[in-house]
Amino acid sequence: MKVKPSLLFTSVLTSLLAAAAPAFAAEAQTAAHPVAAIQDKETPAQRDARMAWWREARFGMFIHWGLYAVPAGVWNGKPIDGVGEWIMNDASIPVADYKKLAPQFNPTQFDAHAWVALAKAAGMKYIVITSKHHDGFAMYDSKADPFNIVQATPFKRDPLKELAAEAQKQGLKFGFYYSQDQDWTAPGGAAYKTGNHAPPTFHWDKAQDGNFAEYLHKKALPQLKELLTNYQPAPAVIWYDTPTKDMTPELASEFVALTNAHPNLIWNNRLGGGYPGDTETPEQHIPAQGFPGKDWETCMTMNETWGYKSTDTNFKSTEVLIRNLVDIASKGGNYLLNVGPDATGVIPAAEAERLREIGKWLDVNGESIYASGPTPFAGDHGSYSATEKTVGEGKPKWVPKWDWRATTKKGKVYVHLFEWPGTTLKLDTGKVKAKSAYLLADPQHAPLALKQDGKSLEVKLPEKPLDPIDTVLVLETGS
Ligand code: FHN
Repeated sequence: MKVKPSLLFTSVLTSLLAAAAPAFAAEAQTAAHPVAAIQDKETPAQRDARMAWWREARFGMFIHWGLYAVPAGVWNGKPIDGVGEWIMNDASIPVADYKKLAPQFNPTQFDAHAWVALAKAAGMKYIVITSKHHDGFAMYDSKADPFNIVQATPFKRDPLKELAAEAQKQGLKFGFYYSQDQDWTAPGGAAYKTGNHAPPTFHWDKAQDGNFAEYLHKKALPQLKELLTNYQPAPAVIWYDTPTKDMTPELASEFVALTNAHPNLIWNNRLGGGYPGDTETPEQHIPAQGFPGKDWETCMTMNETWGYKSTDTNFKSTEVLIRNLVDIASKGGNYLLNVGPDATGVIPAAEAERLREIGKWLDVNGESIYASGPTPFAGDHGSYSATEKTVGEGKPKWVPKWDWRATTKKGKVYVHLFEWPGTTLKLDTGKVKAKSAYLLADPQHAPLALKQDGKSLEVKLPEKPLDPIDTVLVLETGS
């Protein structure tokens, strides 16, 4: 009968309780862009329709796979600090030397069916894969530039074509990450600063010098066009990355002109040139409140690298990953969780194992995640770190408290109990009035004794949680 104080919470019912998915206050977009983007022109209803599958999905697979899987974090026998896909920049590898990796890349174990089946087993609803990362190597059959997996490697296959077909077969949405701005092997491509690379270009090899607009016209724009038109079905998502100041509104508008021809496409906020895109993309962290009124997606690694690194075994536990997914859903966002396949084409066993475990939890509790709305309760679950900063923005990082969270659907509140309160749960439910309660993991959904007295709710629980990571208590509110 003992109640943990952390589970005595104050709450407020908001209109969000009734919503199956967040209600989006359509922002009046000013069409001040050189080319008006789809977001500038569509009505709120059109936007809701375009974003519908994405808002329901909640959970997707990010795949960082490229030539960098060959060195796997080691160059000339030395382990290189930093994330695996940045090895060319971090180790200042000359263009010609980096290109020599291509003939060594022969991922014969790659199995599109198995990858998509793994994403599906994890309960993921979409996949976003690197079609070209900052190293400039295209992981697909590109006619626009020969530095690609079909022309430059012994593998000669187009894994993205195989994955697109499999995703369609297995009912998952499929999209492309594309590094439009940074390109370290194409003359004129941008480079972010690392180490002692000198401004203004931060290049480390003369072969990288050139004109940025020319690089866009010769490589990035033609490649985007290929990605948008050569794949069936056409990609559901384009995931841009790391825009620099060189991406002016005019240059960015040339990308927009291409994507505008694909009215169902969703693209993120990383194009540059002042285009907000569709989605906010916090990286490696979950913001305190999410982005109320906006579509947002936290992308995160399972260990400490996006691209495969043989030495990185610092994997998050399944418990952490499931609770992250719940935390994000409780704030109305999506979780884009990364895997980094190795150079043979295999997703590391530690990643696959965790994904299958998440899938088992979702098999039972998915109803509380997919198409769910955010918490109806006020109050924070955490505090800002005094020392840790967020990636990119450098703001104080939100450090969550793993006590409980809530998600909603019409007529239901799902209370995710991370900490088990014992045999009596006491909640201050504000205006939420529970009529009945049961545990989602109980196959019988046997009603639990409850007493609702004004704002105070008491629910009788079994002694032990049904799931040590997150036992979901369903409160039926009837409206
Ligand atoms: O530089 C990249 C990094 O390699 C990785 O692709 C992530 C994924 O969001 N994006 C950039 C850093 O923000």
